[in-house]
Order: sequence, then structure tokens, then C-alpha cells
Amino acid sequence: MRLSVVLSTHAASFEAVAFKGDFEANVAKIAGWGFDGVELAIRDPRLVDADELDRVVGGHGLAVPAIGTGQAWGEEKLSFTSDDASVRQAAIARIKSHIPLAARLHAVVILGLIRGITPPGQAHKRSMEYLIEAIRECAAAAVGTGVRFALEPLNRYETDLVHTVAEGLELAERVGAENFGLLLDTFHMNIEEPVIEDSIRACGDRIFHFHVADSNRWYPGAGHLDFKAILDTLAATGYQGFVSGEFKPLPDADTAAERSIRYLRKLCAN
Ligand code: LER
Ligand code: MN
Repeated sequence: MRLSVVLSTHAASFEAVAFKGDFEANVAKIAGWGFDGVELAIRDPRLVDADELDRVVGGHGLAVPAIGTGQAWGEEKLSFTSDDASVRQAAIARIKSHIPLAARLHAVVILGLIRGITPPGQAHKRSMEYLIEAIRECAAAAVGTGVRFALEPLNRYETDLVHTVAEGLELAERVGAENFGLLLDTFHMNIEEPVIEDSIRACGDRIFHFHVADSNRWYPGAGHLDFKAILDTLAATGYQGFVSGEFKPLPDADTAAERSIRYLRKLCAN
């Protein structure tokens, strides 16, 4: 099993000095703990020097399995489902702008909170139509590049749009694009799925990426999820991608990362 961890790098951290300092130091630590990859949170790819990124990440022998895009919602409120057409267009343009970097890194582009939340007064059905239009446009723009998009079902406290794997699969059916699938996250699944393993099986080859956090969103092993059953089920689907740690930096980021890889490697060895 190939393991990665999310490097939640604020956009500013990718700029000039900070990028060369903190970013490289973090990448070196992640490689040192034995991870195979680093998942990058990138608000805007224009802020990233792709050559420098390649040098740092490749230099430490790490892959970049996925690019997270949620900061564009968190910091700029870009949303596929806004009631303002210019905001929807900006969100689509932002996601399309990730395609060249994702193609270069062979990374999946994550569609998480960029889907937004239904604005007051807008029907849920309308939001879903906007969401489908936006994903179709992004997916079409990536045809021939090898880039794939993964929408992440998120728990009900974060959005009103697509909480479960079943809803995600229905969306994938409606989008109808080969390069569109789902990102499953054990933290969200623990809240929304009746039986996590059944949902993993149902998603099968539509699993394009996978996040792990324990029930309390601490590192795997710190809560009550059955990671042995979850990861065995994931492997049985034929999933070849990365299992990416996305958890709270508690008791601190370094300890969490180190404990997570120790726990997951031991689990896989048994
Ligand atoms: C992002 O991968 C995620 O899981 C969300 O909970 C972020 O808000
Ligand atoms: Mn996640």
C-alpha cells in the first residue's frame, strides 16, 4: 500500500522564500518517515513554481498522488454552485487551471469544498444541476491529458451537497465522464455511511483517491475505526492508488504523521 500525507500548504507558503524553506523542510520530514507521496493543497496553481515543486518533491523521491483545491472555497469562496454565474465561472476556470500541473505530476484533482453550499433561496436541485454542468466542463477540458477528477462525499456539517458514496455514484452516473470518480474519506464515511466496507465495495473502480483519518479525525489508530477491515476491503476492490493521511495535527503535526505511518504499516504487515 502506498501511503501519502496531506501537506496543507497555504498558498503563501508556495511563494518564494517560504516555499524553499518550510515546504522543503516538510517534504524532507515526510520522506524521512517513509511516506511514498505527498498530497498538496494548492489554492491557485499560478502561485506554484512547477519546476521548483518537481525538484523538491522528486528530489526526495515522493510522488504527488493528488491536489486538493478546497482553499479556493475556504479563502476565496469560489463555488461550483453559487447563485452568481461569475463565481461559478471563476470556480470552473480555477479547477481547469490545475490540469497542466496535475498532468505533469500525475495527480488526481480533488473536488471537495469547491462544490460549495446551496445559497439561501436556491433549490437543491438547481445546485446539483450547476454541479453537474461544472464537473462536465472540467472533465471535458482534461480529456487526453490523463488527469482525473475525484469528488469527495463530505459529511452533512460541511455541505448540503453529496454526503454519501451512493449520492456520489449517482452524481458520477449523471456526469457520465470516464475521468470523473470519487474520493472516499474514512472520517466522512464514519458519519454518513451505514457500513463503511459496503460503501467501499459499491464504489469499486470509481474510487480515484482515498483519505484516512480516524473517527475523531486524529491520525489512524487514535480512534475507533477498524482500519484493517477498511483497508482490506479497499485492496479487494483492486484499488492501486494512494492512501492519504488527512487528519488533525494533534498532538502536533509531526507526531501525528509519524504515528499514522507506523500504525498503518504495521497493520498492513499483519
Ligand atoms: C477535504 O479532503 C475534506 O475532507 C474536508 O473535510 C475539508 O473540509
Ligand atoms: Mn478528505
